[in-house]
Amino acid sequence: GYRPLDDGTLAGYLARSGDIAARLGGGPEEWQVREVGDGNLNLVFIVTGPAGGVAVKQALPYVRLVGESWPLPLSRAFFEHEALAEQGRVAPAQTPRIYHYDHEMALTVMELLRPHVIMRKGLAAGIRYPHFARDIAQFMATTLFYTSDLALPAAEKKRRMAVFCGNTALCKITEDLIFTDPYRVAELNRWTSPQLDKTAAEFRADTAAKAAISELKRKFLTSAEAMIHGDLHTGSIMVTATETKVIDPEFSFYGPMGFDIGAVIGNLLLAYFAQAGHEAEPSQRDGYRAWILDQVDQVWTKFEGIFLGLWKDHHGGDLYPADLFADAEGQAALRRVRADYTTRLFADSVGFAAAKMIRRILGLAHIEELETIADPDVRATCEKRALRLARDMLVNRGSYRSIGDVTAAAKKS
Ligand code: SR1
Ligand code: MG
Repeated sequence: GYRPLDDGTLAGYLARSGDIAARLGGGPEEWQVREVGDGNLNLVFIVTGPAGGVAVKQALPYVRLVGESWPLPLSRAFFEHEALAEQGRVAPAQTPRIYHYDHEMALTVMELLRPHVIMRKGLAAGIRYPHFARDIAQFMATTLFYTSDLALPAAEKKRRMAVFCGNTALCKITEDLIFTDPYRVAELNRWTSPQLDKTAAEFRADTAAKAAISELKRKFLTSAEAMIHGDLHTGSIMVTATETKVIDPEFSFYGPMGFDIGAVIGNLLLAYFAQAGHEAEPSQRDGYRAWILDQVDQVWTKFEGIFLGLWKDHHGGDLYPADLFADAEGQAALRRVRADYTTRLFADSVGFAAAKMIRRILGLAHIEELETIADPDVRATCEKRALRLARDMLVNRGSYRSIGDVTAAAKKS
């Protein structure tokens, strides 16, 4: 049966797998086990031995951030494993390798990513990652395209959707914490200083924002466009100067593509606003903030280029079948279809980015970059700037015609 493991019991458990024991080398008494999980939900261990190391993730039957009063199904480990398997097929360079999955224990043993760091921490430390934009664009374009109706026959897509249709508890977290709670009085809402009380109250009274977030919630509930990661913030990305790996797809299901793209863009924008609140030599800080905005630009631009390239080269899906658009007129029509598709996807991404930003300031789950700004006045100023931009992106997402409009607005906010 299921039992949560700890520093004392994990080595014994791992010793039962010959493959993992060989990977670690030596015997369990020589292995070092450290629980390093700083996320909101799970246990995460790093285990090292004389020959190598592994990472172990085990789901808890409750939300770690809140405690046992908020039960959460262990089945999220199953959905994460299914998503990792699919991501590993289509985006192998950005997906950690899986060594072992134990359904009953809700536990996955995977590649130890070394010397990778959580991107959010790298951003807080002012580090530049030259391949990040290209890699994350590649990850999103391939995972979204190859699991969509553009690439899959309809029956196959429906078969895959059925695998994820039970991930309702994790989807419900998103539905509540991102699309609902920040816009109403909710027990779990919090913000870091009273300086934000008025702004939070304004969001709760903002009918235009409520209509816009509800339209995005409708898409989240009904648009089964592709298998999405579902929680693609910068805490779910591990980086080095040359590699980018995406972890933690336990929120995965068939949903709107823009939710993943918006998560990356929204979290980069939050890092941009948070940077202004941290002590640094001004020219260095401004240079880094410009780099972050350039990443926002590049993530979308590269994503769009790779996604459209895949669409032009592959005709496996039941949507827009090639024989319907074979002649010159059809080809011209298909070009317009593709342009309209990415225009709509861009607007969705802008809206979801805004939703992600707002929830990280007014909802339950916050982010390190903002929370570590020591001076509450400075922190509130950064948060208000981020919220001002996010509110506009949410309510007027259609008026952002290009990613340049987003970065220009960020500079003015
Ligand atoms: C109660 S879980 C809060 C958040 O943590 C996860 O990383 C997701 O973003 C979720 O919304
Ligand atoms: Mg996570």
